[in-house]
Amino acid sequence: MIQEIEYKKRRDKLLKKLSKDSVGILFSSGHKIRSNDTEYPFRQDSNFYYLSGFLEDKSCLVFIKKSKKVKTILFVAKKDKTQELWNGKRLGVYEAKKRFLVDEVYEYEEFSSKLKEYVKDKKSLYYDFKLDYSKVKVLKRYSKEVQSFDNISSLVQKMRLIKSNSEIELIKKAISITKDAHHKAMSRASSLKYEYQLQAEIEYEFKRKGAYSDAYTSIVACGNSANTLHYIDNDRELINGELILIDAGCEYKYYASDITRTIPVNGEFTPAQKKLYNMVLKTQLQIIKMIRPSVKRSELQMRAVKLLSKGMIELGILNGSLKKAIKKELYKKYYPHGIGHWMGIDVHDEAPYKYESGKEIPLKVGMVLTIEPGIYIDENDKDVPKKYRGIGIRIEDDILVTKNGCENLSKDIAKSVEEIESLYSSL
Ligand SMILES: [Mn+2]
Repeated sequence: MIQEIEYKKRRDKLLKKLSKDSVGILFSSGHKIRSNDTEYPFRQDSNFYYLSGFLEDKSCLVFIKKSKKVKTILFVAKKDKTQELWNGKRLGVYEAKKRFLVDEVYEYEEFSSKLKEYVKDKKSLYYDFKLDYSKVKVLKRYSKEVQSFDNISSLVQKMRLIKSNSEIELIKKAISITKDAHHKAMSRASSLKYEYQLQAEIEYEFKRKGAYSDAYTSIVACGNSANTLHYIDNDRELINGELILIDAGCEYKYYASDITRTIPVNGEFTPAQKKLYNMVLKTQLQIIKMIRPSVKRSELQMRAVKLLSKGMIELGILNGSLKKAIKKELYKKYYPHGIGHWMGIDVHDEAPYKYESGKEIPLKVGMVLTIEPGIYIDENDKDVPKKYRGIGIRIEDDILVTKNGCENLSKDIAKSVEEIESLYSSL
């Protein structure tokens, strides 16, 4: 649970980052059409949510900075009986004034007329550079005297890099639901026929435990399907003797989890699967061990490349020297992606990896990132011993950077061959 005071502190921090004599504007999301007149479930804009915790559309935050004076204004949709009958209750100005620790609250319909007075005598306007063009047009029409335009989102995203204790609690809760879902998958895999049935078990567990949504579309990929990195069809048969790569995580109160486990359909790894799996697992454990403040993500990436390349050579997947495998990027054919990414309100938290100078941002206390090495060998790859073909493996955990190192937030999700196999046999 995040208290109103925490949102206020975030807004105050943002105000400090705005330049002198400026206005910052951040809109809520709108509803998005799925087809004809049906909509996707509403998802608030992540930056707007981070600064307000408010879940309605047709709302907007305005930050004003004039010499040393600052002001925060919230616009909310007006109360409207017909709209509320069809689409649910709106908070309205009166209640919003009571709830939010902002200076002023107005109806959203008044925004354009107020904007004129806000931008008067201001030098810069901050808005979200990904904003719909129709809205940008309105902003610019009223801001003819403004000298510079800046992206408000990149300021907020930078703030989102370091998680507060209450944010970490929500991420932990998301992960604990995801843990139950992955364990459910392990216990059910051998009795189901199709990938989508396993997906249903996982997502049933998310909803059942109070996670409104998944944080991204679940990947349930049996055998060679796992070699399509973003495989989301999930419509193929579960084949006895193959592995299933499950990349699935729920979103809990707007915070993501992102977990991948690779499990055998029938509950037992074959010797070849076990060799590949343990190579990836060993790599993952070693990378996690490296995580501490001031380490750089690129160092983790380089180490992963080295360990995976070495493993591939030992298993006869790559030929030649380690030096050549790395220099010529031969490993990329089997490990084509990054070692991990920021995670938070978004599964791929849109925070920067580099400072404006181009220098890499090192790990700091309170950052959350995923660590997800993998290996993917196409069923038709004649360069690789036959026993390894058609196997895709990824192991992914969510890691919090702490003062003395890190905490693997998803360490309780079965991961070793023994742990996974025993979850099958226990049922
Ligand atoms: Mn991930």
